[in-house]
Amino acid sequence: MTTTKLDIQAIRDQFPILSQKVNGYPLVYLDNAASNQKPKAVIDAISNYYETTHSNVHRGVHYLSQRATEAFEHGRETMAKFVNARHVNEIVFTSGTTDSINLVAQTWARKFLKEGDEIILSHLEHHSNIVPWQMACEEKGAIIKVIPINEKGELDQEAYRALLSAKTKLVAVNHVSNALGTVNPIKQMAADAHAVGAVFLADGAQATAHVALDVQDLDCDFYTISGHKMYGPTGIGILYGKLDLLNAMPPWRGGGEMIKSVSFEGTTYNELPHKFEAGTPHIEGVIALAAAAQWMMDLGIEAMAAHEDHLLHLATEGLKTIDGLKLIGTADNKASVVSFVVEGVHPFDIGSLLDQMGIAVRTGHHCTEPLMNLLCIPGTVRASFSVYNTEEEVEKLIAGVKKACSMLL
Ligand code: C6P
Repeated sequence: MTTTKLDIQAIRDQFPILSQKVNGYPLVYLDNAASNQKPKAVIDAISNYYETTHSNVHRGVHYLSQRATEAFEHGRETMAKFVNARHVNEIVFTSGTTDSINLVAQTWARKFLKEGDEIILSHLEHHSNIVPWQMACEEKGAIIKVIPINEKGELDQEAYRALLSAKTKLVAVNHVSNALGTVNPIKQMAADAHAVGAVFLADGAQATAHVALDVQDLDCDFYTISGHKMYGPTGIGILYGKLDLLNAMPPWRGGGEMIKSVSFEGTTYNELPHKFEAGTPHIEGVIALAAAAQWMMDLGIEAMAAHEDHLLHLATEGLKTIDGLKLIGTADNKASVVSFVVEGVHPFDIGSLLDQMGIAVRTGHHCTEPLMNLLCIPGTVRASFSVYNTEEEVEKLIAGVKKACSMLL
């Protein structure tokens, strides 16, 4: 497939934050997996909303309330298009991936999980896709099984299929690993889960900025997204869920918006998706998230991914030449992330020295302690790329790591 080549400088120009200096050096922002930066289109969507449209939604008969409601619900339609949902009501707004997974754990799992049932997770999971399931399993007496990984950091598919059984009620794995960058074959994994009657949840936090999504093709039952990792604001994200599942789930948080009628004798609940959206929502968050999704669709997600893959390849090849450096995660199919350790040096020290050179990376366990323990390392240095990063920035990263190592060793 041929993809359009992007004008990266023209894209960078849309990100005001990138033009600053840090510690006397031009900022090289390579912490995109933690949160990426926001284009003018997203920043403007927020200020424009407050300058022209703000009011509460789904409540007022007056002009501004109706306008805010229209913009808010248009945001839902844009997100439905972004993930290719079958129905707009399959998009539930949450505060992000953590909140989305907790929603499923506190509603679906609480209703459907029984003692002795099994949930399958993987060794690549972020704490957000472990702890909510541990809490649900503790309450219900259910059991967690863990898919192992191979030496490249790929999920062992044979071991996964061996774990699946009639006892499996849910499989929850990430689409892209935040610590290693592994892209997991979730379409096949969802089909395998469905073959034993289990529900499949994909944690899409890291995938959304790098992979064109089609939840119908992937046939996921649930898919979770964090807005701030896809050029949108913090505090907003989505839970995609198939209509029949969402309909069967009880509400979670109670309050305004999620009800049809309230009396002290009893309350009836609203229809989807409002049933899961108690209280005044993050209105400008939704509008700006939709602006981010539209911005990505206009650029072309395949073209963005092609540029990031090129940078990932350059970074991988360059870092490999450094003495004592070991790449952590060498999956055949990777996105955006290069993680590494250097023998005899703590990742934190490399990160601190890179920061002094204006280069932002993340160091530590990346909220994947079980994975780090399995690999017997305290953490890694992680550089992660977005569409606005350049070849020159990759060269600065490689030179910066070389310099840090020469200072520390
Ligand atoms: N990972 C990172 O630096 P929230 O915080 O809810 O937006 O996303 C949580 C989350 C869930 N799953 C995966 C795969 C993730 O990568 C993250 C967030 C960030 O890797 C912050 S720890």
